[in-house]
Amino acid sequence: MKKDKDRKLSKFLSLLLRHQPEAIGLQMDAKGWVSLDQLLQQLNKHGHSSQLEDIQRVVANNNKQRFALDMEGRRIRANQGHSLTVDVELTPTPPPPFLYHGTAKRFLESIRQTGIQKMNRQYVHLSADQDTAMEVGLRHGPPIVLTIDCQQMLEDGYVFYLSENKVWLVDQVPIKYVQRI
Ligand code: HQG
Repeated sequence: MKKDKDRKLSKFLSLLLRHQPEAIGLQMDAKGWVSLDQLLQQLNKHGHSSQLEDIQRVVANNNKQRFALDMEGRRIRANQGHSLTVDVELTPTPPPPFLYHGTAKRFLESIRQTGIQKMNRQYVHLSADQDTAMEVGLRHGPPIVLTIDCQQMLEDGYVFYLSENKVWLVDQVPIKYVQRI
């Protein structure tokens, strides 16, 4: 089924464009872009038969708008979620007073010790609503949603970014900004 195939391609693109372009020999520039020609060539060389329209469909239909094409439609990158150090040209953006971080209950003790850390990614990811945060947390086990006092963080000089696909990003969240933990 096409939907299934698209889901697999989307997952593989996340791996390649956020974490491991070298897995199929892709060259990524400092801003996270990869040439579509090269991507198609290397995908097919490594047994993942894909056409340009498959990629375009996955970019357009992705439920979280994880990927972007450049203006000319010749390059692709992930909007956020990288473990690689890339500059996806995020603009500092003042956050709403509160944002939410979904995590697993089993991480709470460690979060109490060291605050919310970016772990393997470039930023800590925060959600604008609690339902989204709950889904993010569920990926790691029985979830819990933490409320973050962004107004205070902003006053204290923390810089927030809003990615193209509307995920809030910040370098870290010290425990004092987490409510009722
Ligand atoms: C936790 C998905 C122990 C943190 C989602 C999280 C998101 C700590 C996990 C995006 C900790 C890292 C990112 C500490 C943080 N001790 N654990 N001090 N500080 N953690 O996957 O936020 O579908 O790297 O709470 O929707 O879960 O990929 O981050 O549970 O937007 O597009 O360490 O990934 O988007 O896990 O998810 P992750 P995340 P995509």
